[in-house]
Amino acid sequence: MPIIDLRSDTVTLPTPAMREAIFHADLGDDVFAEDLTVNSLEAMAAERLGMEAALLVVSGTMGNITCVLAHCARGEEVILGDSSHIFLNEAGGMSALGGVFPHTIPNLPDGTMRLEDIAAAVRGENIHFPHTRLVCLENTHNRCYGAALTPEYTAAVVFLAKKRGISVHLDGARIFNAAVALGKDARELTRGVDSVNVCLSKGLSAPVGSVICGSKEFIGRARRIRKMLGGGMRQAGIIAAAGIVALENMVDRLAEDHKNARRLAEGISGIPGLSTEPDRVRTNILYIDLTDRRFSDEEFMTRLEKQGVRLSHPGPSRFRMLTHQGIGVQQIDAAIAALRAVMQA
Ligand code: TLP
Repeated sequence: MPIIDLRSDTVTLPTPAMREAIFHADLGDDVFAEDLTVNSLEAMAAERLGMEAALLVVSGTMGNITCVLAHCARGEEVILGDSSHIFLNEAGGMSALGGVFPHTIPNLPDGTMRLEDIAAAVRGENIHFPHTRLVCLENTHNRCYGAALTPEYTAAVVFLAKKRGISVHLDGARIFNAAVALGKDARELTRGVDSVNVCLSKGLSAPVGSVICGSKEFIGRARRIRKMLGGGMRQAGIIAAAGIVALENMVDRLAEDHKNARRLAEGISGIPGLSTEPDRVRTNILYIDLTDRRFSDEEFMTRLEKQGVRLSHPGPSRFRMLTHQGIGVQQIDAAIAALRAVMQA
């Protein structure tokens, strides 16, 4: 029985169309900007995100750190959510690599930060303070049940930031999940931001890669930083070819993942000893809490694995599941049955 792998949408494998596109890709040396497939992907990504220019990077983490370093000098400060991926899950890169100072404020359950909190976090001119340079948003918000930030919220943050002379970076690793869930064009979700990072290798199922987008001038600076980080790739059209298929063919189907995540959460909510919040599930991410303390977290995961289901473990008694291309209704129902079997043991 194949494992039902709900740990992440990063486990998705390239589709047959992607493998075919990789095989036939036109290649060149991308450090000389001579890889036609990379150039096409970057042009397509910029257009789909409503930005002037784009740059292919190895990963979402590299996309975010490249953008932060392109916005901020050493000793400058970034305002970001205390549950954001950049703060929690990117190995402290902004401080380690850029000497950039993170200033966290609370994320609300819907993935937003209060506008008052952002405004209060922006420093005034005073020799004791770092200069605030950037505010980071995340859409969808991984830790907040995959919540989608609305265009109105993003516009309000952009307005505030512009007024205070700071830039906005959007970690849009799953921006297309947000666009599909809200029934909006992705351009409405990026309007006004100075940079965005979009992952091709999550729900969109490409094997590798993210694109960052911004103004031509910003992407010029980002290109140099990517080189400095060791991310100047050569025949990167091998990667970009799959990315083009991801943007062309894999966006609309995300609606299916969202429906499946909801079905999974609803099924789990009827299982004693587990708790989840189906009403919060709007995209492809859900969390469950193990409320029955008969098993340790590790034992729960081991028992579930024996039933053929894998999930991730972001914190004590808390588990995360993501739906994706490899998971259909049949796998959802089998996962619910497996969880029920474990809890009834
Ligand atoms: N997230 C991964 C893990 O690191 C948690 C996952 O399985 O969800 N921004 C957001 C919002 C992300 O969720 C991720 C990956 C990234 C950035 C980083 O992307 P990669 O893994 O390509 O460096």
